[in-house]
Amino acid sequence: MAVERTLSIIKPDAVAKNLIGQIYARFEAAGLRIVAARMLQLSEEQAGAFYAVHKERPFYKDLVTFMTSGPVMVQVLEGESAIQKNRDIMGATDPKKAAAGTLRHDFADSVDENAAHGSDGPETAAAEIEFFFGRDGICPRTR
Ligand code: DAT
Ligand code: MG
Repeated sequence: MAVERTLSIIKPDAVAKNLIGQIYARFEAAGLRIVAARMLQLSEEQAGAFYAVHKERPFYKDLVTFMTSGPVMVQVLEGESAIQKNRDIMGATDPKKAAAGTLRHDFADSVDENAAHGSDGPETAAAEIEFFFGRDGICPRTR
């Protein structure tokens, strides 16, 4: 077990449903600390670049349209096994397949609008954190 950092995004559907606080409460209850946070309206260029790995997928265009449909809340979560822990909190990509008690089961209606993003491994976590917060946009929690 190691302390990790991961990138989390509360997507436009969940921001619109006013769920930021409820989602933050789940991160905190799981022992994850928020060490950076920012609300922003993604441009098409930003959303396209963030999801560039999915460029050839049939849902790419709709994904970019959705991710730019309203503000997102972006945060860096830190804690023991933060990457997997956040994925567990989110649940399966398709809310219909997500377990009860996960964000996507409880708060999302479809795979197209599935409430949250979480990095899927150490390399993507590092790259995604840098994408939004640069190299020194993190506030270490030393207390
Ligand atoms: P995850 O967000 O669980 O890491 P992913 O990286 O495979 O899933 O896909 C990124 C996002 O793209 C996902 O959160 C929603 C969208 N997406 C994935 N598969 C899809 C599909 N079959 N139809 C529509 N949107 C999809
Ligand atoms: Mg993914």
